[in-house]
Amino acid sequence: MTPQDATWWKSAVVYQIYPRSFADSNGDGFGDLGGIIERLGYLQALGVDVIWLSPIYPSPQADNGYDVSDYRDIDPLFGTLAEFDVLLAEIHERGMKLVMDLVVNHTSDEHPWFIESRSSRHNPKRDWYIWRDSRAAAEPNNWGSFFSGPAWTWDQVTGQYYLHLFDRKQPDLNWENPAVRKAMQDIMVWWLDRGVDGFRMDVVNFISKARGLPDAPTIPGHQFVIAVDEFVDGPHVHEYLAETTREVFGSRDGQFITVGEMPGVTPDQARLYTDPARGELNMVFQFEHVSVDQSPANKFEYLGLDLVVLKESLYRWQGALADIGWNSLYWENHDQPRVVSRFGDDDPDYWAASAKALATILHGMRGTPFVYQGEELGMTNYPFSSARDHQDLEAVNYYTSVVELSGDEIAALAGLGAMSRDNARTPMQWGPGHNAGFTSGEPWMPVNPNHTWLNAESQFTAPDSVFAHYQELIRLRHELPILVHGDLTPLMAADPQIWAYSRRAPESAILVIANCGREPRAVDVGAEWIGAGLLLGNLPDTPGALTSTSLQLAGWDARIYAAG
Ligand code: ISL
Repeated sequence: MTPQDATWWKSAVVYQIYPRSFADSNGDGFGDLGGIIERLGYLQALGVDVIWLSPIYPSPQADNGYDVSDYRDIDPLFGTLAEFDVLLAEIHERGMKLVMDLVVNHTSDEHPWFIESRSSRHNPKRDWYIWRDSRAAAEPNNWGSFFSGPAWTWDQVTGQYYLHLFDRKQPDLNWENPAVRKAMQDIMVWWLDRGVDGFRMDVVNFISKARGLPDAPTIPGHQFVIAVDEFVDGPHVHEYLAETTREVFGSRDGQFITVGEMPGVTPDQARLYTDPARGELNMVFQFEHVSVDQSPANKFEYLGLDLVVLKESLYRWQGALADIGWNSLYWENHDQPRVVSRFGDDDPDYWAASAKALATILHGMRGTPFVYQGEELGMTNYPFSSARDHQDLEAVNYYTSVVELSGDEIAALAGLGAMSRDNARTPMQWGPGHNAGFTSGEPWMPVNPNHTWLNAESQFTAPDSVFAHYQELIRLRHELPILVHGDLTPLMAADPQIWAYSRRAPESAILVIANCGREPRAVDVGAEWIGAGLLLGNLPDTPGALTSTSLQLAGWDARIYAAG
């Protein structure tokens, strides 16, 4: 492998599929592997290099597959291992790669390991999970679950509590036990032997907890606290990751990609995780920029967007990983609301321009861009109107806890409407017809009513569509090394409406500039850009070259210029 090949993922674009909402081939209302196979031509036309599948392993589906009960098979909901092999072969045949989502921090409580572990205090697998005695007839500490309530559940049979940072059906594994690490590494080797090209590792910076599991600082009015300082980037996490990479990839030739999903990770820590010399991971997903509009204590409390704060956040990460390490770039995934509704403007007059402008800003930066299914069409949040519309256990638990505590259903629904993960999980909008072409049966989640005009069929061949704009951005990334490697310098960073930066390589320079609002704006870009040519714009009739230092930008106008 040449050094160039070893970092192929730096110039790649990844597409995330949430299989249960992507395409249903058998009419049961859930997306499946057959549906993905049928749509590979669409992804190839978009131009992406890598496909990441959210979990498809057997699972009780308490958290839609992030609760795995067998890491070496496919859930019948999605298909079979034989179909998986066909999917993988077809992806490879089309020159793309496949990344598996590996849930390493916890399993399902229905995984045979946990069933053994909970069977007796003396079972050899007891220590594969985190069991503790009660403290003063209550939970062992004050840690809260991400999905409301305590992070501990009492086990009647063996008289101890087990830890679950997420749902009670997602017990945390004990990574301090070398047998657990070996078991996870064996699973990774098994999938690599089958031909997959890498892993996205779920909440992988949570695998090492603070020694002694100490209480988190209390928050007035909260009995349980999301104890981030006690389990984020814990004492042994780097050691465990380096060991895993060594054991799994050490003697293997090929072009792989590893991504660590890391809520709460700091830029300094991310530099360590992604420093090639340390051999841990290729890149991490950080969450700072998708938290700027949420209250730190409650993600469902929407604070509104301050564009300057959002820019500062992404620039901090661009700077921190400029020399050592590597960023991933994303607006959306299956846990986030739709970006055009969140940071853009989903009013029909601005919807397309703002979706393209946000895409331009993100894809112009340094890092590996990720596109979440439907983002390339500008899919919007769902118009939720009642608690019954929500499916996600996080949303349902939150709604129940707010209503129990305060009875304020209206506030609970408003928070869910803006931030619920269900916004990302409504079916992919393939066409204007019945169920948006997602299924011939009854879809597991309601289809957004706007599929009649917002769908892949109408955008696929339309030259000015959101889809076409994503195609162009992906093509530019493949063609212009400066977009991959060039330095990034923020411009007009304090401007509350303009998002602009330059990219520079020794012999070339690029200007990315966007008006993130409805009001037109005149901006002075400086004399050095006179003569720069337009590489991509998002509105009709954008002038082809810069002839003056003053630029007139219409609402949500976004452009990429190349100097010289
Ligand atoms: O959406 C969140 C809860 O408020 C995030 O904190 C999310 O739970 C976090 O990013 C971790 O996400 C990953 O692990 C979870 C799973 O529910 C998510 O779907 C997954 O992306 C537990 O496995």
